[in-house]
Amino acid sequence: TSPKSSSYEIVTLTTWLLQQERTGAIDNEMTIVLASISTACKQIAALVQRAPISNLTGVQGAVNVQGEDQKKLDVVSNEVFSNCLRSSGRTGVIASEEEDVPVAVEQSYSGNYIVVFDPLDGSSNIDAAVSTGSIFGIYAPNDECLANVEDNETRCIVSVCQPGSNLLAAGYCMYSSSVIFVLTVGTGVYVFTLDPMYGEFVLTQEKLQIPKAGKIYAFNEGNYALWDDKLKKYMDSLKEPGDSGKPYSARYIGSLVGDFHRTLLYGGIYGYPRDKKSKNGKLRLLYECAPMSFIVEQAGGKGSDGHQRILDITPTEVHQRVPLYIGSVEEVEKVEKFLA
Ligand code: AHM
Ligand code: MG
Repeated sequence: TSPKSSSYEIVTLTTWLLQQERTGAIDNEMTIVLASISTACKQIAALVQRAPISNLTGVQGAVNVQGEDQKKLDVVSNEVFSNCLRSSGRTGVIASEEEDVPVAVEQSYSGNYIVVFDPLDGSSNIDAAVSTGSIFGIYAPNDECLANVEDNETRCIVSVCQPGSNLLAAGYCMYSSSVIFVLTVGTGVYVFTLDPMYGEFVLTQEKLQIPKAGKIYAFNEGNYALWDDKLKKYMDSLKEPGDSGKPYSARYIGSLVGDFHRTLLYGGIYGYPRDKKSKNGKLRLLYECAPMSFIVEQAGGKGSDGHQRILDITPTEVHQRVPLYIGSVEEVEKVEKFLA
């Protein structure tokens, strides 16, 4: 007997984007931008997977504007991401973790969406073949920042420095045992898995909701001695067995995308606090914290700097850092209480 036809019914990312376009959630220009991002992610997935074979492990030799050693794959992934966005013809401005300042795109002829991204986050994990990811956010078109205009830098910076509450779409791609593409266009969170057989992202979870609470925490506790006393008390409280007799569990990959993805699915909290050495923590507001906060809110969770909503903060600099506490509502509110 032949299997039911329904077992062959899959929804690919392309089909899903066209559905969203039909319902008016996104326009056709946004569809093209998101499709070009998914192509970049597929390419980066392949590069990450083959890195040790194709001599793409190790450092490039350069240091980025934030004083970090650039890995070879940081540089290559940035090129892949930028090229895909440029050739879509629908992005007006792009800002990347790996570029000093945002740039206007010459090839744009319509759409003009503003795209912020971290092409390969957690790349310190890459040489050990541990999970990494790409993160992106998309803002509405803006004609202030134009290609081939002199002294355009300031206007481009102003164009991208928007609060996360203006985000129209955000997502990430995780390069792990599966390649997972998570996306929101403001209609809930959708999860796609790269099917190596089809070479397509296939819808595997829709309207994902994060558990309201969860007993897993992900912090780099190596920094404990540098933390504020209030935060130390919070951390100590997680280790008390309490009524259930079981304290919280620690899980930390050191890859925001991986740690966040687990938190989204299982519940709990991810934190990168400020400390005595890093006054604003480590993570970047524009292309790390804001996109993740938009996603977590769409899944019913919360993203905070310990005192206020991440999405309400307007960056004044492209590479601005901010403390991040993100995950289940109850867990984020708990740390906020300790920090108050
Ligand atoms: P990167 O953008 O240079 O890769 O740094 C960001 C990463 C995050 O993915 C991760 O959560 C964090 O840095 C880990 O930092 P640490 O090694 O200090 O724990
Ligand atoms: Mg990063």
